[in-house]
Amino acid sequence: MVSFLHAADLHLDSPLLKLERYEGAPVEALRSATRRALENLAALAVDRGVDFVLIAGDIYDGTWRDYNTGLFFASQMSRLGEAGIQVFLVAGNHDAASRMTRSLRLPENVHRFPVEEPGTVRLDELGVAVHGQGFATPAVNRNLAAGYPPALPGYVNIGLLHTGAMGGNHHAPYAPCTLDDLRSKGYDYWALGHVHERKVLSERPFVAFSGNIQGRHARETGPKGCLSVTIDGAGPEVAFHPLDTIRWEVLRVDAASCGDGFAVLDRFQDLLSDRLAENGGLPLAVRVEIAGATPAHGDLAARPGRWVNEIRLAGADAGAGRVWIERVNIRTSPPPGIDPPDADGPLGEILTFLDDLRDDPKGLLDPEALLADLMKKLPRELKEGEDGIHPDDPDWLAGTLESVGPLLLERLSSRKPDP
Ligand SMILES: [Mn+2]
Repeated sequence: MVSFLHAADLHLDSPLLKLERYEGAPVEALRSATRRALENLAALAVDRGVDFVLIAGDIYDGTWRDYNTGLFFASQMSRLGEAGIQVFLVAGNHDAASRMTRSLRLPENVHRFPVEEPGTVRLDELGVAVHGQGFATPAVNRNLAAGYPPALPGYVNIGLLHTGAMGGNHHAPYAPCTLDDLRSKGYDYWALGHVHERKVLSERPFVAFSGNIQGRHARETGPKGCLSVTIDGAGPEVAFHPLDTIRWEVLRVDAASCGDGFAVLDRFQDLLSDRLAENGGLPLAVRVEIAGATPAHGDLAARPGRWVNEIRLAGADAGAGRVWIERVNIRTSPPPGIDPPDADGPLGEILTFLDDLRDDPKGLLDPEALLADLMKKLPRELKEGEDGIHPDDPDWLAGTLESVGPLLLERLSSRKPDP
């Protein structure tokens, strides 16, 4: 019987976020998360006494800022070497040979496949042949798999490959290949990297992306880790093992039946305690999306700062330090068929104006011209990403419009500032 671990996309020391921009972020836990996940990978390999570990590219996020990143990786590889565990790896687009300006020798138990052509390593005592080729440059657009050799007869054959496969996975379509390309080689197992979501493409042969070992932002959610594989006469048995030390989750709160902000808060707390239980107490980084046509819309939109921070507070309460609310997006809308109050007078005029804008999306685009000067002067970080200001995006304008009415009503009709 052969046993091994399949991991990929470690992105070691990848800056998870621009942390200084986030209130209350567990900076140390986030900064070191990719290292802790690699330690977990090494510990799992040693615990299970596997024969070898496969790493299918993007070990590093790019060239090292200093040698510490390389030293840390080598130290974990030595730990495996001491346990008699070999490691096979290929370079991916992030750590392509041409990108890495620094390098270090790796311990003898580590085999790095060439980038010019596919290589094969035979482990005769195990009856295993591992085939692989790394990326020479970040953008490899040809089909690397096509050049891999056919299966060695009498061996368990494993292909190690960094690839966008058939595309359609939100990742650059590097080293594209089809499932038929991979099947045609007659291998038993294809260990793929590059796509950060775990995904099984085929059972026989077994073809899978293991996903990355540590989520890095709110688009890399849920448990992250590696696949453990055993192969005997009956074909591969595969199981997932989480390795992450902080987990990203997106919590969607449907506010449709909530009467006010406190009801939304209650619903959020229920969802969060479920999510904490599902994740067995692992620290969570949570993005909260509050949506729905709801009677609570006016309340939420009038004091967004208050409710965002009530959510943060509820997160801190529920998690006893294990929950960090990364961001709260309030995207509610008014319930259908409710007329705004105060339809007469100056407030009514403002609301009518906003209604007209809502009915005329083209009118909405005019602010782009109005804001052009402002946009030139704003620092870049305010214009980037999902948090940014995007007056050229009709969806962004429409979303902003929904919160402008209640906010104006609240500010103009009360003497006190937002508490
Ligand atoms: Mn990657």
